Amino acid sequence: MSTTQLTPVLSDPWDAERSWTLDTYRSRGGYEGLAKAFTMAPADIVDTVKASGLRGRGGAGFPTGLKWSFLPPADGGPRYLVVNADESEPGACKDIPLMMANPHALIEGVAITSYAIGGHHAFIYLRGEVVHVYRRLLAAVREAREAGLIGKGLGPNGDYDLEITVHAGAGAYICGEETALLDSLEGRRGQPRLKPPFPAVAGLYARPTVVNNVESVASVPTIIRGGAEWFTSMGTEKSAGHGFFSLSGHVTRPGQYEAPLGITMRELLDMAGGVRAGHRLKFWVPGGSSTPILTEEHLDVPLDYDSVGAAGSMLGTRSLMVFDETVSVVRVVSRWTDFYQHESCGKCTPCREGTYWMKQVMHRLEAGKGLPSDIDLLLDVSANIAGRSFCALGDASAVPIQSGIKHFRAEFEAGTHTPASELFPYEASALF
Ligand code: L3W
Ligand code: SF4
Repeated sequence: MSTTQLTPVLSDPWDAERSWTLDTYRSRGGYEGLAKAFTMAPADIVDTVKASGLRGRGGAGFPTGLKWSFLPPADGGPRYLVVNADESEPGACKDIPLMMANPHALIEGVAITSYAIGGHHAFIYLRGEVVHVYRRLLAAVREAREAGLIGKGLGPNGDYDLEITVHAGAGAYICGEETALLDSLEGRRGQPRLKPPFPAVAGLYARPTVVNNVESVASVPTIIRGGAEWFTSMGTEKSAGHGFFSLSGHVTRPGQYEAPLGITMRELLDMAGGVRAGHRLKFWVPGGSSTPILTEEHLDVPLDYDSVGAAGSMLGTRSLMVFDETVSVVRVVSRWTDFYQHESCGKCTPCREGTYWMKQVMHRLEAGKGLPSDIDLLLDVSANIAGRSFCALGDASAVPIQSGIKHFRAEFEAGTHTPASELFPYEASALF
């Protein structure tokens, strides 16, 4: 595969001088999508995005146009677009570079999406630690406002108003869950809400709300400009278009590779110069720590939603983390388990308690002090979290353990050599 099979769309201006400015963005066709959208009926914009087959780029892959069409008919009250820019998943690193290098693609997408759904106030919810991104977005919103691209008196009849608020969270992973995000935006502690009702029906301030990922919204302008057929000419039948594939870990050239969905890991690795010199691939994940581990035998699986699912994993956020033979699977799974335990919001018992106990067991396995029964214990605890938790964070916490044991059971067993008598040297009767 040659690099000509990359599809720089969102990354097109990244190497340009001051790529983040309005002038650069406009010199490459920026805001032409918005101008075209203003010549269309809002319902036609929704239909175009539906026809494009764009699926949510935040991990779940829900069809974007379909989500927009779930909003109830206008009732004269407010409705909102909220952009989920709370990128925090271990391995996920696409939205932050996108917003740094090309913030106007997101702002143009926000304007088109808001117009399509009849919203007049949009929010970009950003994770709190990335102050540099916050500043860049504020500057870009100001630039767009001064250029008359957002603000008052927009649209075909000059009667469309749009405000954009950039909001920085406080660094909790759970606030990337869409309903916890809404709670946080409303000023409360971010904890997931019961669904249904979905945000489309009762979201921000209990009003109809579309919550979309940064990359999803930023993909809208070129779909409007180029048309649904242009977008479906890339990717696969059920996973249309292009997307970022973020390669990190033991690759020669880690980074963002924008390519059609359906590309394989082998092709991406070729582009990235392969696994670092002198080493070989041991395992990888397709979409960050929440997606099951894959191995060398999966290198030719097309990276689309269905194929990755059929291979036993999830496409997720296309955050491809690569690990070579020097890495201990137990160590990696243990670190990820620490992360989920730390970020568990505590609302529901399986996740709050289960992640705590999985962490304890992983730590003793990592130290080579596990009990022979620990692997069964981990499988039991994780099975009682997955599918029994209130939100996807709990389900995700079970994934590294279950898939790690599935592919590398022997490494987990190697941490269980301690006889029980060494861990518990007292006879129970001696304690009383
Ligand atoms: C209206 C219905 N709306 C579904 C909407 C729903 C949401 C979207 C997808 O998790 C995944 C998770 C992580 N009427 C609807 C409806 N919707 N039915 O569709 O919903 P859902 O519940 O399938 O997914 P989710 O809760 O959005 C996201 C995976 O992504 N992931 C995590 C990524 C982490 C980040 C980050 O760092 N911030 O993105 C990675 O793969 O495991 O499965 O909007 O309202 N009938
Ligand atoms: Fe909170 Fe975890 Fe329950 Fe989600 S699964 S609501 S993060 S305790």
